Order: sequence, then structure tokens, then C-alpha cells
Amino acid sequence: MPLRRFFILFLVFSFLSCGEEEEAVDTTGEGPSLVIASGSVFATPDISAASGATVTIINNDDSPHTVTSESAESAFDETGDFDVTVSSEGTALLTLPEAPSGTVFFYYCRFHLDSMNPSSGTITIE
Ligand SMILES: [Cu+2]
Repeated sequence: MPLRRFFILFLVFSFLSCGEEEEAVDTTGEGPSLVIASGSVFATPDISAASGATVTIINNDDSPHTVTSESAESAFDETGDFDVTVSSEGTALLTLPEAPSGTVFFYYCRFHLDSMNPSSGTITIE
């Protein structure tokens, strides 16, 4: 019986700690954020963030967009570093790769390569 009680306690604490992790996700815009404005505009095209940080993508446009990494500036290829889709008037979380300070990740939107303004942006590791 004590073993069973311990198991139940373990389940309860596991559940509680999961909840705490969810609360730790920042959707308030207080952490690093990347804003897409109405009219397919990268409103904050060049941002900086810590290595491995979670960036909140805030889409205020009525179209879905992506934040997709490039291998180099104006190389509109998907390199696999990240590729996050954000729904219209929604938010999404982008977890940056671990990288040394000064590393620049170039990104663009896969859906609107020709119509985003500007067409691409950068995320610099602090
Ligand atoms: Cu787009």
C-alpha cells in the first residue's frame, strides 16, 4: 500500500511540474519577439536573442506566414535550422539553435517570398 501511495504522489507531482513548464512559455511578448504587421510586413526584421532562446512570433496580419532559416543572406533555401509557421493573427514559438555570440541567422517567409516587406530578416545571437 505505501508503494501505491508513493506512485500516486509521483503522478500528481509529475502533472504539477508539467503545468509549471507550460506557464514558463512566454506568450506575453516580454521575451524576444518578432512581429509581422498587417500587409505582410516584417515589422521587426532584425532582432537579437540569446543562444537557444525562445522567440515569440507575433503575427498581426490576416495571412499565415513562416519564419524559415536561410543558409546565407538572400539564399531562400530551407536549411533546417528552423521553419516555424504562424497562423493569421496568431502567435508561434521559435526555439533558436545553440550558437556562439555574433552568429547571424537569416530568415524569410516561405509563403510570400516575393511579397514580404522586407523580404527577409536576421536574428543575431547576443
Ligand atoms: Cu508570409
